[in-house]
Amino acid sequence: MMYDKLRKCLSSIREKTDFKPEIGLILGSGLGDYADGIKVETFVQYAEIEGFPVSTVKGHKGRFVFGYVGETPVVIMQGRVHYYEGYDMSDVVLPTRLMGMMGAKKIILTNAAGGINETFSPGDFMMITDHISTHVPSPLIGPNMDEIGTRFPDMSEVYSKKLQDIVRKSAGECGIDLKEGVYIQLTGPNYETPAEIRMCRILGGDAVGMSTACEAMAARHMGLEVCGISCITNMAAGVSDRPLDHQEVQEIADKVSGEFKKLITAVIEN
Ligand code: 6GU
Repeated sequence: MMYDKLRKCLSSIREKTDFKPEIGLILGSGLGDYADGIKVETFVQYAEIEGFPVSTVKGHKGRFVFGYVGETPVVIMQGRVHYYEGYDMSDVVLPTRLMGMMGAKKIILTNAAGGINETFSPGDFMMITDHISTHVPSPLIGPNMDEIGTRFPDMSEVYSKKLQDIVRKSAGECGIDLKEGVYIQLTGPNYETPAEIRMCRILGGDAVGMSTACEAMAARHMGLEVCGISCITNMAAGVSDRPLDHQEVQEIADKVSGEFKKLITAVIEN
């Protein structure tokens, strides 16, 4: 049963550290460096946690970093797991739930995403105001864990309006021209066809990616406040006529990592 698995993973972590984070942060593709710049207290490798899904993607490290941003205790996931790796959705969101069980009340989700909205450019940051996750299975499918949340959770404000105000204010302080929009999660691992991207646009998507919405739902299910920020690393298929490759995603993420660091730090401190 999933709740037992979560309890086991939690005890596995608790054997190594009793650190109590206030905020959880998941770092997206190419954005993992952020964790190296904080006041680190300790690391726990995913591989050391019994039953924990370990990621296989290059450029994704696999560990929890515990430490402080200013005075705020945070737990950072340096590398996440994705549905396209073959895990059940309930395993994909296990780390998110664990961060909640460690004590985090708020969670900041970040990702590298493709731009659908033509007013976006590679290197932009998009604050996620809402998401579309109807093309991937809900992470809440299966027996409900009544210990952590209700069977039919409300999703009318997945991305906290209060946290959105904080992200806008923080971007302003950093001199960042923050974009806003709807994130659509697809399974990957392939990028989309131009026709699929036109579909996403008709559905109301501004950016497309392979993560985040599922984690946001799992976090809301357990009552966490959620905040999401996409780094637009490239325009999606057909929006630009360039073919897409993961290398390019990494390169743009690297290029904006300074701005990203400033923004995330400001968000946490605010
Ligand atoms: Cl264009 N699509 C998806 N699904 N994920 C991405 C992306 C595109 N660009 C970065 N991540």
